[in-house]
Amino acid sequence: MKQGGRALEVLIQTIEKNREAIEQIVLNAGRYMKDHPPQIKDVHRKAGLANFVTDEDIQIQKDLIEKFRKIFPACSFYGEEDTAGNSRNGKEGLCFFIDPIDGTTNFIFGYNHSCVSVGIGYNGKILAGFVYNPFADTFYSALRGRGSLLNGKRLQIRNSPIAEGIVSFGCARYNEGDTDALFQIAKELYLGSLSIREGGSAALDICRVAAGANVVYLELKLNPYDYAAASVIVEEAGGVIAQVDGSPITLDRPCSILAGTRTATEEVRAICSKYLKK
Ligand code: LIP
Repeated sequence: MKQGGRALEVLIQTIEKNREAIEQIVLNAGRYMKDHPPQIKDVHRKAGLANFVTDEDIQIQKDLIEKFRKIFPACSFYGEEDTAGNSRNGKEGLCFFIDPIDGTTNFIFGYNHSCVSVGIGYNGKILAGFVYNPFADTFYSALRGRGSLLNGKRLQIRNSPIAEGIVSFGCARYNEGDTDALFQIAKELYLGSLSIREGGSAALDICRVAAGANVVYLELKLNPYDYAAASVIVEEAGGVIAQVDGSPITLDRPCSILAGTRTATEEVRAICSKYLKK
């Protein structure tokens, strides 16, 4: 095994040794989210249209950073919220990609479709992912080369086309890119599939691809903390994830996300190329 590969394997083994502790920290963060529904006074606006943060997002991110730093003192953090210790350098060394509440708008309106999302990367490669929805009590996890689990059960995707499944997509008012193109694409996905969903949590909707509930997930602009954890969960279940144009996902800046079965992502990529400008 080459030097680089050996270093990664050693790191994956270190994560594996600490897996129980990491998972307990994510579980506790999810339970905190469920036990602290936001009051109006807890909700604040961020830059951009309909872009919110709650005091619970902040509190959970602070807790996660404090607890993970105890286990991995030399790591860095790429978190959604502006809290201490958040360097957002996803390309070098050991980095935790944290979305304390993915699906914050869902959380504010009591949709019960939100999660804690934690991805662990090294030198720009995601090695492990943990995504917990406390409302549905669904815990997704994966270690590179060790497979994907949902509540401890192994996940393995069937290579279905969109005609045989539910397609899902995401869109954010504050990331409003080419909305007309997106909804023309959504119409074709709807007409070409069994049904369509817009869930409001990229991490959960990508994990649902790993669980075989969604056949594909598309969003034109997301941040590394939205997709880092779910990316290894879907890949270790036999799915694929890349940008809409097929290039690799980025871990140091936002990018588009197309995750799904190999067949469905190729179908959606072809549809997107008809509407999205190059
Ligand atoms: C959310 C994403 C979702 C997207 C939302 C938002 P947040 O992340 O998970 O897919 O459509 O607009 O970006 O802000 O709730 O962590």
